[in-house]
Amino acid sequence: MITTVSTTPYTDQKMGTAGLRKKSKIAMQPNYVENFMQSIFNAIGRLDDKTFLVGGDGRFYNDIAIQKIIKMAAANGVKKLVIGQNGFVSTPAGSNIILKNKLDGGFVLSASHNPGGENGDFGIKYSNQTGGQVPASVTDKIYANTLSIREYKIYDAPDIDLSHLGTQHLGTMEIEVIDPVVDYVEMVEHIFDFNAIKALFAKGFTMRFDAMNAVTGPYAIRIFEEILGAPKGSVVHAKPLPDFGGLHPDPNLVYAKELVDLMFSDSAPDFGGANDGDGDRNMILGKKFFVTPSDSLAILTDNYQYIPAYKNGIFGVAKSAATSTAVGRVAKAHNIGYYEVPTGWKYFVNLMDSQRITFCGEESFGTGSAHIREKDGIWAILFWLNIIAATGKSVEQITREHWQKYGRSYYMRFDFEGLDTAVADKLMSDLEAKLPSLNNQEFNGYKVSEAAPFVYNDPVDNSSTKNGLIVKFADGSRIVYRLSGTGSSGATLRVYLEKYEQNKLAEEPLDMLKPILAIAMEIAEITPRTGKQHADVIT
Ligand code: VG1
Ligand code: CO
Repeated sequence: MITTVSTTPYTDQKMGTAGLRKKSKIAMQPNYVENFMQSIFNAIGRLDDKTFLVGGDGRFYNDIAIQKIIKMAAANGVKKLVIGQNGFVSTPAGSNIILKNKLDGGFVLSASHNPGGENGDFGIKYSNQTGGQVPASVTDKIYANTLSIREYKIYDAPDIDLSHLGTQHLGTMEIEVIDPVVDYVEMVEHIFDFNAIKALFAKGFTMRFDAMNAVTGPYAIRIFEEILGAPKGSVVHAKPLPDFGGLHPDPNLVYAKELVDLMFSDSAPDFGGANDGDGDRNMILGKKFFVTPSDSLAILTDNYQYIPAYKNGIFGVAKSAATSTAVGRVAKAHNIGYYEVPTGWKYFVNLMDSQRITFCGEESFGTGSAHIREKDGIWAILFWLNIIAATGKSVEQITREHWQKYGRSYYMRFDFEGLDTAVADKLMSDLEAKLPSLNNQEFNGYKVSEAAPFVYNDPVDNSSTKNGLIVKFADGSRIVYRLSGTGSSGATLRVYLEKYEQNKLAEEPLDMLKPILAIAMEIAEITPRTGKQHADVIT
């Protein structure tokens, strides 16, 4: 029943910021998924005592890839797989299942916020027993395996039915199909004050949650509508579709357009939220009001005392280097630890495991805490609803009062997409070489106080990671440059801009950042090198 199939290596199976991410058509090539999975199994070693989670965001090709993974796991002697019904599990729910059941790891099939479908993207995120995605030391080992692989093992059997809950076997491997929603619901019920949020909706509070035809629909219907009592229809695009109904499931001002239009109209509900394809990102909106993810992290941290699970105190807080420094001011005020890590949630895992931090976040619409080891979209929305229920204040009021107390970091990200990889790499290396010469130089009245690559030394495993280039100015403003590690073709240059203001609190972010944008374009020679006058996506 077990066949050993000869294969030849693919040279492009290196994992990026969050797992392997490829165009669907690349992933559909013969033996592509098989090579990658066998390389992981080879890297793990002993499998007969291991149990893994398998699931995903329901995107195109997941169903086929999941069957391959099941048959390969059985052929490689894995003890047991825990699989979400019909192959569905959100990234945060998966992390919770791994931790709660002490599993050895898991595979969440998702390209996250990237579009799906035959012409979209496919992806695999691999987590270990921490519940978080594996560190570079492990991904390097797997990549080396993909370059030398010659054969893989697969069970020759009909597809496994994943539509019914319960236990079945393939060879000696046990397969348990679980409801992917129940454990997640139980987890968030124990973190937040559900009675207070129920009372808020009972008083007539309104919300719109956009699941963007992706994995969080069933979670959101259950939590917001059925349990918390938000009016029926509060959750939209709730049915996960293989191509996300053509939507780009990236919850930001550009791609969550329908929600943003509603929230900025006169018929806006009190609260608006959205998640991405695999449910780990979140966007927070009030009536005619948008909260940047960097501010959201700072505000949640400042208000931890309203949340039952955190009210007795929190450890420190961490952010990716590209994220604004807003949460740093909160950490200082509360006298808690504060860490800056490279982009990618896996860098928070050691800090959480060693109880250095409770909350963490990224500017890319990711917020989370040590309740799991992934960012968590619905958790972030519940946190906001809990603060609103406890304070009786609106999203806008909470945010403006925060700025009043701490000052405001005007913050925006500019993405230059579809660049030639060689051009983008050269831009970064030339810029890095030039950084020392920028020190103390003045550009339009902005004096450079420090210009250097961002290097992170992990205090737990002592690994060192270089990611991005940072130019700091004397007034606290910052430019961060880095190349995306989640794209599936070409290169994307991300330019992150920040300007701190203590008094001017109600300006338009773009107006405040324009001078720094001009400096950022000039220093990196973006237009002459890429031919682009403007960013393709601004968030
Ligand atoms: C992007 C974001 C990063 C995030 C990553 C995965 O990476 O910038 O903050 O952790 O996506 O998000 P990059 O390398 O393209 O900038 V998701 O929702 O996969 O899991
Ligand atoms: Co995601």
